[in-house]
Amino acid sequence: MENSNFFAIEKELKLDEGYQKTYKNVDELLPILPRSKGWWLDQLLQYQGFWLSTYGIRGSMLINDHFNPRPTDIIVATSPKCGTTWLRALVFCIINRNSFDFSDHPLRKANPRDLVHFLEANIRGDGSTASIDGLPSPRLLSTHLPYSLFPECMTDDTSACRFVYICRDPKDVLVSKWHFANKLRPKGVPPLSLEEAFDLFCQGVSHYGPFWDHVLGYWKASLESPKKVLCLKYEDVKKEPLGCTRKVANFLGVPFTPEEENKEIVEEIVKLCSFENMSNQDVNKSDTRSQEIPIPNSHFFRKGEVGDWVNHLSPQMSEILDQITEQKFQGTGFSFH
Ligand code: PAP
Repeated sequence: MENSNFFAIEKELKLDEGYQKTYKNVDELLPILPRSKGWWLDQLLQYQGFWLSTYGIRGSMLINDHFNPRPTDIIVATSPKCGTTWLRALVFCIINRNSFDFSDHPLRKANPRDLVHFLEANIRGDGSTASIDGLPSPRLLSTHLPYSLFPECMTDDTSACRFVYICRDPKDVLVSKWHFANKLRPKGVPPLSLEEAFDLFCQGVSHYGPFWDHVLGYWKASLESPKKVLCLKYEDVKKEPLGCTRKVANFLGVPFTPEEENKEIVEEIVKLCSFENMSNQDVNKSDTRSQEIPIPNSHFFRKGEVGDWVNHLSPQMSEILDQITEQKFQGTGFSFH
């Protein structure tokens, strides 16, 4: 994607001295970072233990130097392909449930990417945090950045901004990522084979990877600061969407009232955000692209199932991935089962 200049910053020269300093630091850092093959042409760079695109690194450095968090900020955090679209929609519905009629809801006309700002991509805009600074509270923002790449003013217990995180069985994540990468590879470039994607993923070389370290960062934070970080699993939300939706609302301090329960508002939200409903909205079936990242909305809807890996991965691949997962999560109290 870097090649197609999606993330170019056009106006950075007009930014003040503080920003110029950050950009200078970025420019000095990028050439010396370890590099690896990307999934759709752009290279990935290893930064503070994670494999990121240049815009991810730049985003993290800009957030650390210039972003002013507010106690009311809600950050939807995900490792890519773990349910970003779904969680953005759910949280958007929960916190705005008194503002919209479900029959004429913004999610019927817009992809969640257009309703929830993608933090590190948004900072790209004019190269500053201005577009995010101007948003009214409570701000709902989305990120793929690992927890450890946020500044302390966002992650320490005294800051009140909250993170809602969702993760997913890495076997399904790999399959979803592999399909997505092949949709993004330019014409004329041979497709990424599943074997190659598998090797890269197992080595931790995928956007915002290693996948397991991403999960563990948020999982540990949720244990240490349960009022600050909520960890969900895609599989649990699929199995118990109503319970998980209530859990998110409770965590965010906006529990459903008995009156809302009587009116079946939770059911309405779950229905509106379901894969079946969202993938059938015209805006999500089309080539429509968000301004932030001009990838067609339709690319974010494939099967939306738990366990589709079984149709793609060999028994040996699944065994290796399960072994890595077991080793990585041993003793942490986290598991996908
Ligand atoms: P991103 O992290 O790149 O933004 P993300 O939305 O997490 O993408 O991933 C897309 C996956 O979520 C797809 O999974 P699949 O390839 O296994 O099918 C997509 O189908 C799935 N997805 C999108 N919307 C929903 C939804 N409303 N409910 C459940 N799954 C969904």
